[in-house]
Amino acid sequence: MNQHDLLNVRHASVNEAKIAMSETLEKRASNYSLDAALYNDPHMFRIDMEEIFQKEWLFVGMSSEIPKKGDYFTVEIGQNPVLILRDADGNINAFHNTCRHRGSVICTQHRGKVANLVCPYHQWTYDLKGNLLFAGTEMGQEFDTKQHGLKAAHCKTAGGFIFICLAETAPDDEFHDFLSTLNDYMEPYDVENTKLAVESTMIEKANWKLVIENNRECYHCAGSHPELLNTLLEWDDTEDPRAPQDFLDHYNAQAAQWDKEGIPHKLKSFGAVQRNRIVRMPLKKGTQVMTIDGSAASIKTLGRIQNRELGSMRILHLPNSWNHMQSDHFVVFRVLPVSAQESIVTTKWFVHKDAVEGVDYDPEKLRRVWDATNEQDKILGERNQRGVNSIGYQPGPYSNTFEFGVINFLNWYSNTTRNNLSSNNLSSN
Ligand code: 3BY
Ligand code: FES
Ligand code: FE
Repeated sequence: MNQHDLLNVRHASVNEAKIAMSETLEKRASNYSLDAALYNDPHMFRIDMEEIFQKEWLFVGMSSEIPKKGDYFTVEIGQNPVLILRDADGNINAFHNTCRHRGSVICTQHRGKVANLVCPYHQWTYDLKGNLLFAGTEMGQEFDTKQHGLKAAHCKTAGGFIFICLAETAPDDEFHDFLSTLNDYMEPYDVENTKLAVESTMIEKANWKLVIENNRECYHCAGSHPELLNTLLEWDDTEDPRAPQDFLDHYNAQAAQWDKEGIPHKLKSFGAVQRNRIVRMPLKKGTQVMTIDGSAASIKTLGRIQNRELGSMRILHLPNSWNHMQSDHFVVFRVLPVSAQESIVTTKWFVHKDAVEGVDYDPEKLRRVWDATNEQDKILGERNQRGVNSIGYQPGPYSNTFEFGVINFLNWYSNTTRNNLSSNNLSSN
């Protein structure tokens, strides 16, 4: 078998896997968990990477992580190392972190600051806009630096949130409406004047969809999250049919105050199945933020916020992020798939940029509730994965009242994957 035949065999099997994926998604019952292969099979995982993570908008981080020119952080989208970098004009751009010489990764650190980007292999040097400045003297007369700039990825920032898209053409649909609402809803927080206070990285031995599914419901909260439930109300939003009258009274009282202060709170959702949603929800009566006892986490409130009882503004971005924006800090969550049964969950806590560690805030107090909750969720996700891998696993029914968020997520996943696959011109023969 020559090289060409080998490639054809590979393409044939990828094509078969794509057809199998399409058919499985087409015949699935939308209120049931997925077939095991979609949670554990490496071929299916590869399709998730190609059709979702390499084509859709992804949350990567916050603009205040890279406040000055030359500040950068790196992320890995599957096998794609990406660099997020602030240029001299203050703009944030994303580049494939792979050198145009022979492909070496350029920035090897998780975050840092550079004047120019110098590849560690043969020292090709790029400016902060990705233009190749020098390639040494050995590339010959004909060599054109202009043809060898870094490859850009799509990058958009709104309300301090940075999103990237690795597709050649980024999907537009309702994403721009979401960004403009995100900008409005984040205005009180003045993200540019916040700073990263604490960061945690967790490797969870579970498929990325199990991680997101777990986050999209609070059916498991009473059994698993005592720390979180000191402050979190389990209702998903103010229109949640389960919400009792005393919750609605509490919400209405807080919302009246938020309206006076010009603090956005009404539920906004985008896309047919809530691919993005933003809603401010009150926390339990008498609590301010998600700390163990509900008391303040930082002496300095964020932005123009004065009212400490702002509840938590929850921001969802499928496929990979959920967030809790509160009065004196906010917490952002990012999920990145590693392999079929492994994901990285990164959590970051932000406070006012002038808040002094140990004086205005105690990082241990700040992080404790979500550290505990993340650890509990990791255990739940890993157990879920192990059970799904069993020959005894069979897709099971979601509760319409407690797990509609999971149903929405899988509808989004299924619709998006099928649409993206159908644009690949698959054929069964
Ligand atoms: O992200 C949240 O607020 C919670 C944590 C557990 C379930 N989820 C809705
Ligand atoms: Fe980057 Fe050679 S691979 S300079
Ligand atoms: Fe949980």
